Amino acid sequence: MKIVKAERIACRLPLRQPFETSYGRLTEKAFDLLVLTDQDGTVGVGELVAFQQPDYIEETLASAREVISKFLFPLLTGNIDHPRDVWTLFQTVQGNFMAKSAVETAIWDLYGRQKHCSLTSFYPTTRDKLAVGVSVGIQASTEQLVAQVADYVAQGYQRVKIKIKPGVDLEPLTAVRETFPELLLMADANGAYEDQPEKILALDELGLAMIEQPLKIRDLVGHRRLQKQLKTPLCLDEDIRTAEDVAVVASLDSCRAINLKIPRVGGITEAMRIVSACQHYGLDVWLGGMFESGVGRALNLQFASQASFHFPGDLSASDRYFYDDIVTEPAKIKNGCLQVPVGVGAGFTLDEKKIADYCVSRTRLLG
Ligand code: OSB
Ligand code: MG
Repeated sequence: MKIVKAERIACRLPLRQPFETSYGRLTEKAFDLLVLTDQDGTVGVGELVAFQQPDYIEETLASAREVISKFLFPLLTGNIDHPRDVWTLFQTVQGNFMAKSAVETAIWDLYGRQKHCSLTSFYPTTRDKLAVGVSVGIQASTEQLVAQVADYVAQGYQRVKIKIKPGVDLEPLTAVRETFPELLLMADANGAYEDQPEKILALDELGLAMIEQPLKIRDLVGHRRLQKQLKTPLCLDEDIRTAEDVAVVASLDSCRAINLKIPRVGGITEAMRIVSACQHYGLDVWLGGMFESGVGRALNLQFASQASFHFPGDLSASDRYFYDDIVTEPAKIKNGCLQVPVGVGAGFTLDEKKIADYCVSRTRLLG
């Protein structure tokens, strides 16, 4: 295939509720759809999920846009035989994983559509529906948190992740644990405990499935030290960008699990390398999320349908995040599961009317 046309559609979806983490508060999801067209008119779409602030990781929506148009598109001028070649083409651009992922996943989607097959046919897939979890932001009170968790449990979510920060940790988690003694429960600190790791040790008796990224990015030795003192497995999120990072954290014993997000690692090809590395080193791997729209969610559901993902991911129904979505069939929860989309490519169909409703701007980048 040869990419002859590219358009960026900037969108905004309002959130049902603000999402508060240890580092900030998200009130709406701004994202871009990258629409690529090849010489035969086949279209592939990728989602650029970077946030507007560089607070989760260093990339932003603005920095990623710049990298895509200035540095990634110029590398796509030739013929592309297979989407896995994009990973090689992009090797001269360091980092900027979300920018790379938006382009790479669009090319995978285009390739699947051109071949009239689902991207699941490229994975050793075994499942058509997935048990899913939900990530719950920091709430105004413990009572509100317990009520929120109860609501999600009633909807069928099979695993609950609670965002924590110093001072909002042991008490709310204990209340949730006492109300739901059997719930598959975990906590995510987004790096907030660098100066007080002892507060993480206090969570070790709650029967948590894991504790995600307690210490700041790059403190792999600190995570190793903490993991040695805990029986609860640690999970790394922000720290993992490549399969080589998996080799490092496994060799150091900094964690027992990886939260894998396709955009955080530069796309599907690197995500597959990471799954293999986790298997090789005996680390659990599960699929995380970035408050994706229906486009990124369909891609995530297909990827997580692989047998290696047994732990329910941060893959929630569209209505957990948004009032509305930009695809014709937004993901819905049924019996605690989401259906893996079966359509060609990444399995979604854009809803042009909804896109017109939520689009902020359209920019021709190529052709
Ligand atoms: O740390 O996993 C995280 C959302 C935004 C940024 C970072 C994280 C999250 C989540 C929710 O925890 C993921 C989701 O449900 O899409
Ligand atoms: Mg996380």
